[in-house]
Amino acid sequence: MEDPAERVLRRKLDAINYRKLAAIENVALHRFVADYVQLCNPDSVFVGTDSPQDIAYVRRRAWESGAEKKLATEGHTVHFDGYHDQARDRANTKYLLPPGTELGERLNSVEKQKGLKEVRSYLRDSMRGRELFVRFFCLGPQDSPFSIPATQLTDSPYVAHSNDILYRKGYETFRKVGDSNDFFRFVHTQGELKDGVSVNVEKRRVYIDLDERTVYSANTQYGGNTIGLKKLAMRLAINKASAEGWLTEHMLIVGVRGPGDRVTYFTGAFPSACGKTSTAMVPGESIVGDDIAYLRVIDGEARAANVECGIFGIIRDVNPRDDPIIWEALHRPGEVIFSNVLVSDEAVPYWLGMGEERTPEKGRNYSGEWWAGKTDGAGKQIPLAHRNARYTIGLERLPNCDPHLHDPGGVPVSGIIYGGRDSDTSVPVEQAFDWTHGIVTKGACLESETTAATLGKEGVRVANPMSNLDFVSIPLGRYIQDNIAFGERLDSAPLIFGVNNFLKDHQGQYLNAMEDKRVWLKWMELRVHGEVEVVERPTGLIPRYEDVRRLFREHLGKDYSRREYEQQFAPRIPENLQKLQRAEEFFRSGVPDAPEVVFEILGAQRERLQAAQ
Ligand code: SPV
Ligand code: MN
Repeated sequence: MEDPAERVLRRKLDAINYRKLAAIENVALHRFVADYVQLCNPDSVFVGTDSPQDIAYVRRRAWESGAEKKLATEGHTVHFDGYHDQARDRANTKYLLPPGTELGERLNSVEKQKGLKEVRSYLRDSMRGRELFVRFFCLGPQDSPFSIPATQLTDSPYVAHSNDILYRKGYETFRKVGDSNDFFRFVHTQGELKDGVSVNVEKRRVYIDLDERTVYSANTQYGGNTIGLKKLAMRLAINKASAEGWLTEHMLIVGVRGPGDRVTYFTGAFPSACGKTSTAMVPGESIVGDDIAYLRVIDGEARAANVECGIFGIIRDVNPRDDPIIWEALHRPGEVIFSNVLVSDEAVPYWLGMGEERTPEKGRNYSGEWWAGKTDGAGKQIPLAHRNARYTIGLERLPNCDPHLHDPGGVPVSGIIYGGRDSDTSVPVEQAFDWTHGIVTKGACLESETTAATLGKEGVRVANPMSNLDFVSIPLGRYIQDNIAFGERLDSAPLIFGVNNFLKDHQGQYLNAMEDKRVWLKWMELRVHGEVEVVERPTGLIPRYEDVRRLFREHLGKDYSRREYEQQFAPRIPENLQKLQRAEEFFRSGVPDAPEVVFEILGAQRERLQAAQ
């Protein structure tokens, strides 16, 4: 007798789309698609293969449906999310927990049957009158130890289109894998729409089922809540990685040029909106990735691959001086999706901090029709664009895209960088004493002043271990232990560095220019190869004045004074002791399974700081 799933698929899919799905011989996949086709009840179902025609179809549907509007430059489109749907929704992102399982208090969860019932009620009939897009992707390079097949079902052509820019094709990957249950699943509905945006934001939900490797997302459009392969997959991947002995990190990957044109690869973790993309895009270097990296031990070596192949970047402050490469790419014809920017009557996009003297007095933005001085219901002035407005572009459109982006073995990692938004404690760059000291004091103790990338108040200092706290889907102590153990399995562990691009003086002025990060990268590159000496401090190893002075001259043509060095690299012992105390409190009170070595390392750091005081 025919499987009930096949019956549903034959009834709801037309012959062409049914055939495309049937060509993937995977029972679990067919049941999954049938379940949600039946529940969501779309008018039609589009199954996308890797063919250029299918990809072009999705792009066309994005503007035919109104989810995106064409801009003046060829290939450019704009998409708007609702006024109250402009960032990741932490409060309504929850893990579906079966009775008897524990993830620790830190993780927001809902009892599985209750949560499923709720989110399925939002999905039920949500796609009536709409088209459902069934898409296949590969997280990480194809045909590689890093690859994870993933499928997304969505009623948003914008989400489907974004996936095509941001992820590697996966229809053929699914065909090759065949009848396997080992793939990630995402189901998304925008829910009820008014003027093209989700209106039921109070019913916005992102529910994560770790056992079924499935994430449900409803009543939202913002990419961080809906583009399944991004932060939704990241939560599934952290869990999978922990079980399998590798790492999923919120990290950029950049190739830094050293003497003789050698290229040394670094990964770097920074909380959202702390310069992760611009560090990956430093002029003269090459970008492998700007947001999510998988790290594996391969033949005793740390190797990293970019999970993605595009950028969903913050557009605020992208200007010709600070981000020349992105600026240029955003002004050239070719595929770019702008989101939540201002669009002028001439169909030209504008954003905050673009360095344009004259911006339009009116246009369309995330609040609908917009004019200078417009206020919202609460009397608050609406800026011309949202602070978390974004652009979506493929990495291969950038001249600085690293040639090893798609290497099945990833790239070798020689250094790992951790940095947050810190106005008064950490120096611009500092090397940890060793792997464990680095993982604990630079990674696990990372904190940052909050930004517009998540809902809530800005400027509050919060702990954000490895800049990954929002996504860690296992007990935090285990995650830290996994990181420590990773280094212990390597023949030679990457060096670990802390950086801080946000130091301020007493008047609140930044002590560094944005471009200075180029010098710190060059210094770290030389450290990897043992070509510069260091000065030892209680918290790590800092550069010598002579070395950075030379690097400032060579790479930025700047005279870097001893006074600047002394101000930037001041030891700030009281501030460091306070930070240590905050960290210890965080681990003692909030991380019941914190490994003992965390406290040992922090204790030793306190002794060094006190001795230096
Ligand atoms: C981040 O906020 O860390 C991002 C964008 O990279 S989001 O997709 O919203 O997560
Ligand atoms: Mn991110």
